[in-house]
Amino acid sequence: MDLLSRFQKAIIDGDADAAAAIAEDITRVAEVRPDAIINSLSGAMETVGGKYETGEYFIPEMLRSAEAVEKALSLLDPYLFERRRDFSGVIVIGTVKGDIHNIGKNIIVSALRASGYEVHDLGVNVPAGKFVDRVKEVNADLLLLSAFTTSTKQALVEVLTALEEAGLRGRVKVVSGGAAHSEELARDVGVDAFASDVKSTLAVCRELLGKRGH
Ligand code: B12
Repeated sequence: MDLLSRFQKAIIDGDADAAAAIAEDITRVAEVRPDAIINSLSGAMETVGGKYETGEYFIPEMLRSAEAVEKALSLLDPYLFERRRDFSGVIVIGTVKGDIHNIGKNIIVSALRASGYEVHDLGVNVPAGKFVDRVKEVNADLLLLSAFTTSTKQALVEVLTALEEAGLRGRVKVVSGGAAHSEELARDVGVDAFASDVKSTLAVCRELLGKRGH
């Protein structure tokens, strides 16, 4: 079995030690491309989600897989994204209230920091008011909201309403994304853009900042 297949198996099995050992091997083998690593771990988590849906896995199994990914990512982080200083801007990011999924968001945070952005990560289960306060405090250019599902739709709407009420909606562009989040949901909610992976997130941020004259 090749390295990435072994990596996927370790994640699906929820074996954090094996995932970490393979991650270390990956950093030693120059030919494994960073986007292949992210695709492979995302694919493994898709499989885990599928097993949860069919009743083969329950929450503890999903958590074990998440821990395996977290451990591997902490080792892979310096290797995954090319450090660049091309463009800069101030970004506030967090997972909305009611949602504790953070793997995808953390990957996005690493990619944005590596690209030269100043990123303020508020973590998970973040209430609308906290987003607004931080946007104001750091004079953010972009607000990135991670939300996994239709049941967190209301939380997204609350953030947009709170921004509006604080008079900030015209000043900050809002981008959403996250596991099981769709373009359609983003459109319904009324954010400025939606992004589904690292590449599209970087492209969207760059484009929106360009529009703001940076
Ligand atoms: C791991 C996991 C968990 C873990 C989370 C641990 C952690 N530390 O994050 C735990 C066990 C806690 C969990 C709990 C639950 N989960 Co869960 N979970 C998953 C799982 C298997 C993987 C998610 C993941 O990490 N994927 C890997 C990352 C890399 O992918 P990603 O998140 O999509 O991120 C990428 C992009 O989306 C994007 N991105 C991510 N964030 C952001 C943010 C922005 C701003 C942008 C622009 C882009 C972006 O870039 C990333 C990199 O490519 C998914 C299955 C799936 N198919 O996604 C279910 C899934 C998301 N969970 C689901 C459910 C239902 C739940 C629970 C409600 C279960 C329950 N009954 O309690 C709870 C909810 C808890 C809560 N209140 O949040 C459902 C959601 C269904 C839906 N459509 O609404 C899924 C789809 C599983 C399923 N098939 O049913 N879960």
